[in-house]
Amino acid sequence: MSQFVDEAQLNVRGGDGGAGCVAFRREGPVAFGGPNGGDGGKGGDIWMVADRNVASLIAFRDHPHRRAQDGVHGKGKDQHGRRGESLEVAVPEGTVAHDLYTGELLADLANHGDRWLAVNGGRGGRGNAKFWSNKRRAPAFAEQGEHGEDRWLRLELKLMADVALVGFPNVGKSTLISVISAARPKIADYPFTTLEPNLGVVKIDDSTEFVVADIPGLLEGASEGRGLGHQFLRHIERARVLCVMVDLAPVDGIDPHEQERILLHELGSYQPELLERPRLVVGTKGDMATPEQVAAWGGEVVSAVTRQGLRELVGRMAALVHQARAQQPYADGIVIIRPEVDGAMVERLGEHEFRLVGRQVERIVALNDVTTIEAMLYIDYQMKRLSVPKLLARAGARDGDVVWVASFSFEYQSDL
Ligand SMILES: Nc1nc2c(ncn2[C@@H]2O[C@H](COP(=O)(O)OP(=O)(O)OP(=O)(O)O)[C@@H](O)[C@H]2O)c(=O)[nH]1
Ligand SMILES: [Mg+2]
Repeated sequence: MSQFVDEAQLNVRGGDGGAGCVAFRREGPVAFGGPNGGDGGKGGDIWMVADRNVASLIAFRDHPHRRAQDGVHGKGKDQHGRRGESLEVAVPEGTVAHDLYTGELLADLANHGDRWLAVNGGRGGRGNAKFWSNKRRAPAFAEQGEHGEDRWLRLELKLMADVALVGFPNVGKSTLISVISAARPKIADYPFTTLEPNLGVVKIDDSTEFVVADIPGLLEGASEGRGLGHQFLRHIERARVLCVMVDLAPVDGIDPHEQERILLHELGSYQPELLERPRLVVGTKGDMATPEQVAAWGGEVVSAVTRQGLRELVGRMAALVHQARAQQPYADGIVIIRPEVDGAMVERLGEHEFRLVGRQVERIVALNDVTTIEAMLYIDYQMKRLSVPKLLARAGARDGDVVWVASFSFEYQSDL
């Protein structure tokens, strides 16, 4: 059974847009006909897609960068550049994506086929043909392509199991999964043998199977992070049914009822909702327990060694899973709208320094060539359309102050 990598970092970058072209028609004696520079193609997007055939995030550990194709530059004779191809990145069902830096939840790809647009490719620049007007008959500029969006994600895989085995270290969770499924996790006579969850499929007949997760052992204090408790508890969140396992003959002598009480307390402190999950409780190592210990326990008893009680246990698991599936066939999926500042917003950086933020203003400078006068005038015109001069004046900008937009800076002039 492979190990489950359940966290990875991924850098996704959309393709850059192709640049628009500056070109003019040449027809026989006409040296300068009208402008005919084509537009650049849009850069490819990157989508993340939940795929049930992908089992782990391990691929991202070795190769944490994904890039979509760039758009092609426009050419003369009104030839537009081709779009960059979009990229689909397959991730396991149950993958959750966060922004690596802000921690913001971006997408929850719970079920096969769920899709999320992780980054946009850059827009293609418009060719000079698009800037023709009655007043501007020979535009000698075109737009640059916009850079593709670039971001770092933290991916987290919450295992989707039907039944999670929950118990102290060494109670026999791995042993149980090894006898009821084909999973072959490491088993040993010491605590914390299991450090990564193992999944196993329990097959009852052709129409009934369910997935059991062998989770690393929990300790008292797990909900406060003790013994890697948070990491381990996270795996339990998505299980439909909990199977609480207590050792009937524990070496450290913690009474099985006390084990149950501590485990439920940790689950509830981590997430109260976990206590409402359907659950069963079972005593383990029945073959080792004395008749007095079994009697004092008074509940279900199994032994992985003699196979006592296993058939009944699996039957009860199946019944609870069946009910739980009927009530909630799929986990809630997907949803994500990223907040964006429309238009422009002014931030004050210092006494004489301001920054303009917002997708639209940033786009204006990203797309245009800021080195030619003509293009600068065009940028200026678009800034006015977004009421940028008014916003700056209101924010207290004075002539000569520095205004930043993305990585470009301008001097503020009130008469513009
Ligand atoms: N006699 C007996 N021993 C068992 C039984 N189940 C497990 N054991 C033994 O108990 C020890 C711990 O078993 P594991 O299955 O590794 O326990 P675990 O709960 O997965 O432990 P961690 O991974 O450390 O949390 C091993 O030595 C097993 O052989 C059982 O039913 N009877
Ligand atoms: Mg184990």
